[in-house]
Amino acid sequence: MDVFYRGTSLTYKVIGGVFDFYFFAGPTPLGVIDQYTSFVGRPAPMPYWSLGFHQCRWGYHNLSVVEDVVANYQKAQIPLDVIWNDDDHMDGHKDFTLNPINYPHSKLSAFLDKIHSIGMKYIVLIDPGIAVNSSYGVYQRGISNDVFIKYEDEPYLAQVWPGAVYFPDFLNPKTVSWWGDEIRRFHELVPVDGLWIDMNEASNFCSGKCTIPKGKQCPTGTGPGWDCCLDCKNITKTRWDAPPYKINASGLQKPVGFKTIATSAVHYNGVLEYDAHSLYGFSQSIATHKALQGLEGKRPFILSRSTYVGSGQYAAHWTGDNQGTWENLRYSISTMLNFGIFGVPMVGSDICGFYPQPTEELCNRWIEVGAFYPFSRDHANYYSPRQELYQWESVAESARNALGMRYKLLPYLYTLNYEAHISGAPIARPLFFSFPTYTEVYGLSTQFLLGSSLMVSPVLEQGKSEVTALFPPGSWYSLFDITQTITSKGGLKVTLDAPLHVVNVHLYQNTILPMQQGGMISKEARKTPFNLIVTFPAGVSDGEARGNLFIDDDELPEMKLGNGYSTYIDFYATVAKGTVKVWSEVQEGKFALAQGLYIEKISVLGLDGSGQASALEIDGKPVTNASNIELSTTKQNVLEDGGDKVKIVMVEIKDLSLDVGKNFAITWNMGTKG
Ligand code: MIG
Repeated sequence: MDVFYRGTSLTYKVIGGVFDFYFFAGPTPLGVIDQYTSFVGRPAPMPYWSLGFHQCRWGYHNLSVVEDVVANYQKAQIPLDVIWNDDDHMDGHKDFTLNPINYPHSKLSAFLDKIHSIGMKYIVLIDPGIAVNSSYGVYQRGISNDVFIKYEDEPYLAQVWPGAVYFPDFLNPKTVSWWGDEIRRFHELVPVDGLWIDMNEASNFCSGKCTIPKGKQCPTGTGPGWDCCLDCKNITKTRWDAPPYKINASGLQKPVGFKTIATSAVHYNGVLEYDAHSLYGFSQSIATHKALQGLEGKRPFILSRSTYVGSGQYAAHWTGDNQGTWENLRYSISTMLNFGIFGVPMVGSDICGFYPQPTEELCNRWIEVGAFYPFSRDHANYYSPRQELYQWESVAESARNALGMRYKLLPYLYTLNYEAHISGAPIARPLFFSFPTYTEVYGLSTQFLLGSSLMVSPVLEQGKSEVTALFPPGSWYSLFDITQTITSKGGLKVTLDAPLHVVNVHLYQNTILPMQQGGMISKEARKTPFNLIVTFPAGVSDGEARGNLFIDDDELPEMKLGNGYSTYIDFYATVAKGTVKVWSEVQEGKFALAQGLYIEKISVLGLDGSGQASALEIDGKPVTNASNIELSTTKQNVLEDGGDKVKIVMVEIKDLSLDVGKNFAITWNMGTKG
């Protein structure tokens, strides 16, 4: 269908089907998404490691290159959780195969043992098209189980990377079983930790009704080739083939079946491709999810290019082949925010762009944005030069900085992943989600929020070392330097310093942000001590703050409380009459206790600058021995609109060892200086 939005009207131009309209009344933005995702399916829980950084490219020609990439990340001290292969590991581009020369099985197994032992993960690409090749087991079993989409009672012939292919019909339960079995077989050969399903619109290099030409060889093994090499005719037999209204697919007024499956092809139970076209990637996501879940009973990770209403319940999404341009860097933010609203919160764009090659400066700025995408992956085209983050020293430095912060924020991101799963709440959100009455932020997509209170204000233009950012009313604390505060009563535009290696991230007032120490891999980072950052509105005498934390065994298929392998904590803080109180309420602390997790430091921001901390008590007991507990105050600068600067202080309670899995309560007084 074509959908036109013209500000005051919305027009649907469709070529068939039935309209079902649902209205989700909210009234808040989060309320709308909650209602919508309770209807279409809640977002899938993501494993912890998937929130780490991912490196991929098309054209890792052999395993040594992949090994080298991993080693170089380690050498450059840039965090990396997941290494990917595009179709380069395949034999002749055939799904579920290995190229015996470039990716020999024994060497790949040894490599996987090695990276798995340090907690790294490995994901490979698969395409839906199954090579038509009578000596290929996947094809043979597909034929004998009759799993393919049909045209006039024969499997529908198309062309993708391996040459001639048939497309599995994922609406057919037999196909779902066969697909699951193929994934099981492959997983025995190559213990992948997730699957990447590409080209599932479905993308076809040919159109119409095709046959394999005699004496002409379709490209197979080497390098990409996307010219149609089959003999094809347009199909015009039925009204399903060429409806008079031409939808705007490809923007070229092409026939509706152009470079995809012919619309009069037939799925299970006589369903026409005409009616099921947009479900193809969705149905493949469901089948793939089922297969992975059945394997080891682990929480699946699937990345799908094609999505549909409800896809978030099964898969993460990346935004396809973007360009290595400043415009596409900017565009990645609005696209990411849209997918959060669509119920697909685990989303990101190819960092540094798929093609053409990015400039060094652009790649610096891109990792500074991409480090805060929910799904953070560097990926590039076959013909692009290499663009791993360590390829330029300047990009490596920006990456250590931005990804370094991401890895400290992993407990927060993981808690957002939990909230997404239980309520649909997007991980990355437009500012209006938190400031629905502050109309200045409507339509703003040069800045975004992670959760309700962490705001990213990146540089999105070439040649800039400053960024002008909008700060909604209230106090914002710079996460990279919490002595820097921006406060306003009515909202404020501020031009911030942003030299090449700097990305501005601010934390809003009334928040308790759980952070850890970061690290080179999420498996280690998640074991490190916690810091709580508590933000009061700058200078208030009466205020409060809240935050939460969810942790669990991320290998379990389900993400929920009550299974014995998860802990949920609400954090609270108040300041009233000079007394500050910070406390927690733990649900099911057993899991956190078993992990030995503890809070080492609490930093409280925004307290009245005339006060000084004294009379510290932990769980009702006065802390007299100050040797291992330090109350230090740090001055902060405050920028305020219209009027004097407010003087505030930060209080840090250090060298704590509070069990994350147990309730605690800390109080102290902010007496006036004598
Ligand atoms: O037409 O597998 O969007 O990420 O590298 C190219 C090769 C097919 C498209 C994906 C891209 C991937 C590429 N694929």
